[in-house]
Amino acid sequence: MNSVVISGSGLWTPEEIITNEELVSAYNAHATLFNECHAAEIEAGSLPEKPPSTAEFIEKASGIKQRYVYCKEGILDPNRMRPLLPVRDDDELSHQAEMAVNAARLAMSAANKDAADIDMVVVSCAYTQRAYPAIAIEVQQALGIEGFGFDMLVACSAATFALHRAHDAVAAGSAGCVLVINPELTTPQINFTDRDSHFIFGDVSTAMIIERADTCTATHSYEILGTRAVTQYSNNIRSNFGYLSYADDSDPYADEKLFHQNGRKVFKEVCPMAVAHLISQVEKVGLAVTDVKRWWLHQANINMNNMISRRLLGRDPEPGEAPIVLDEFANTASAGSIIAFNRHHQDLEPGDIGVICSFGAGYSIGSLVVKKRSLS
Ligand code: CO8
Repeated sequence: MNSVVISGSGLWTPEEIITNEELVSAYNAHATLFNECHAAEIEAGSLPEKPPSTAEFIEKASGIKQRYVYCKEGILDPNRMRPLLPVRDDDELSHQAEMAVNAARLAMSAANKDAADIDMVVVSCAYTQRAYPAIAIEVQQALGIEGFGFDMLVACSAATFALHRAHDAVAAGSAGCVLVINPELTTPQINFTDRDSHFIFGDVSTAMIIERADTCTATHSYEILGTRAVTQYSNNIRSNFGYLSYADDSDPYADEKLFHQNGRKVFKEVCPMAVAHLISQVEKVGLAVTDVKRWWLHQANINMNNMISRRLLGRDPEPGEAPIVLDEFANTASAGSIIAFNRHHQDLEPGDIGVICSFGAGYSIGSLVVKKRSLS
């Protein structure tokens, strides 16, 4: 088996930002319009009134202060409440491929790789904007990469599960250097008219290069010591959007076709699963939790991350031990732990141990234990 390393990461953020205050103001204007428009049904008790949202609740309940968005236009219009994306022709680079290419170039540069060095491309995220041709193959062409590419969908664990596939391919020798990309274009799937979930997500694109240790020339690289994936079926985070709507005559844009969840249940069920997973994964590679210098955890909710860190460590994490990026990025589906890694890895010393871990819809939990290598 080949020794496998992470040799580069890339983080691309959209230019536009929506603050909690802007989001709440648009939601509340929408709720007022809705309540006026449905005053008779609300009065008769056949329709619930839409209650107002507050920026204070959002920050306290989630740790989120703002989110980057790929297209701000339309989201804050109380009569629209969704992005207004321009349609692109089939022969133009698609929106999601553009996001992917932006992050891929940054990861390739960090890893000192050009297109000729890469032989496998995986685009893995919560949604792809179409079924086929794969976004990964479009990205492959845009970057001039030979070999093969495919898309994967594993919701919040899309990034870690794709890194597992990349690791296994390089370890087995079926690929030499893999580009894994997570163009998380979440905003078109958010129900911005739903008070419980309108604040949760943002858009971003992340990428990583995985290659054999003996080809790595990067300044900062990490040997992958172990990978582990766990899934357990749950309806508590769900989107029913899909191609069957055309055949079953259901409304393709109904609330249940968009992201929805039972947040409280997710919180209660996923935290213990993630803690048990992390402890057993670290032990499986012959280490203890106390050997881990940095935890790059999934970023869904700050209270969740704090609880997981405390249960793992038996104390509050030291500053920088389990970095949080939620305040700036919100929940970016599978990209959260990769953003945390991207922002907070260069200060580690050779030999330091870190863990990348995702947890979310499915349920799905994926992790990688990595060790910083000496400078090449
Ligand atoms: N403003 C003001 N008040 C509010 C608001 C709001 N916006 N929303 C709710 N409230 C009120 C409620 O009505 C309730 O009031 P009361 O106590 O009077 O009934 C009170 O605040 C508390 O409500 P909740 O119990 O719902 O609030 P929580 O403290 O549980 O916080 C959270 C809600 C933040 C959603 C929290 O439960 C949470 O984060 N849970 C974890 C969920 C999680 O991690 N989910 C993962 C989802 S991401 C994922 O898996 C990827 C999916 C694929 C990507 C999708 C891309 C679109």
